[in-house]
Amino acid sequence: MNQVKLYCGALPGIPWQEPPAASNSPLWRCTENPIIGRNPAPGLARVFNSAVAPYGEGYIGVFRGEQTDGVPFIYLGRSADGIRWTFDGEKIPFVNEKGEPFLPPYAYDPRLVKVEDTYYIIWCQDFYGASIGMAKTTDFQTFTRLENPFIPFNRNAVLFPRRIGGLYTLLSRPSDSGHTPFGDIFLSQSPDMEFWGRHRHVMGKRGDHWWENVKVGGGAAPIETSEGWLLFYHGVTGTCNGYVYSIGGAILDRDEPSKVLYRCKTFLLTPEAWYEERGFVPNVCFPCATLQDSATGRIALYYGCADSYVGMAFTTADRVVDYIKAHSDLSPEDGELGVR
Ligand code: BMA
Repeated sequence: MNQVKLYCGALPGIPWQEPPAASNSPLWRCTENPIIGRNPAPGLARVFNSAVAPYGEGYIGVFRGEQTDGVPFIYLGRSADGIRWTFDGEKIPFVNEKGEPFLPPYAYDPRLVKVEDTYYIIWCQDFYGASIGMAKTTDFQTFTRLENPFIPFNRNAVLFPRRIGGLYTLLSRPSDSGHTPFGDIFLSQSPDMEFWGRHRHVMGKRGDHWWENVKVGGGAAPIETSEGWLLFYHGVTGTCNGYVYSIGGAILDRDEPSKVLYRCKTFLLTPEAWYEERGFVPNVCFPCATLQDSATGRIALYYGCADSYVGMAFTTADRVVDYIKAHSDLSPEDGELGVR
């Protein structure tokens, strides 16, 4: 009997593997990792940091494809089982509201979130500096760009899967250009996906949590549970040999999600497997999406590995929420509404 209720639909075909025997870890890796290897489609050297959603009889996804000229863009992928993916050969053909082609010069780290009847794709792109790009689709045929929500510099925008208090709600990480050496997660709200305000601080890097003492950023779209919004995010530390990206977990208040209720003082997953430790950028686990099944509490997490591969990890709502609560360590700032 599941203790923690998931407020989402049932997904009986969710990709799933039981935890290895005698494992107490809050997340366990898919034995088929990396589920997407190098050169997965013509013209694409690497696919990573990508997001998926149930669609039709199977799954659809938006994938960061590093083209063979080194420039990232977003490609559509399809899968019957959520593990084996095929990719459209062409970039997603974003258009403006008049239906004219409107492609950004580059696009990376896409998220895919369904709110009501519309799927929103949110990514990082150039807007006179790194910022957030957005588009919507209802049929995965026409992808209409929306106004960029924020001025530069900003990354890691993650939309909540429903309005909160009647408002669309988005997490993001304001920053500077390049591989930012700082950054906290903020929340913004909008009545219409165009005008954004009511900005709140959610959570920052933690000097006393060494694995996330450089910066943090939203990962997968928050999952609504009876304990609050379950957020998988990335936390970064610095070493003499570069950054290390781990996966962290927090639970946000359901009605006031800028208030953190629980924050895990340990990472949930950190680079240990060869495909996480070795690649274009070593030591990166970068979560971007989950699938979940309300009937069983199962959660499948998709994460980018070493800027080179896509991996999956599994958990259940009970197991990961228990783990986060048991290891929670909130700073006074974490629990604040985030207004000054
Ligand atoms: C971040 C982003 C991610 C990337 C990570 C590690 O700044 O660019 O796309 O996975 O760095 O290189």
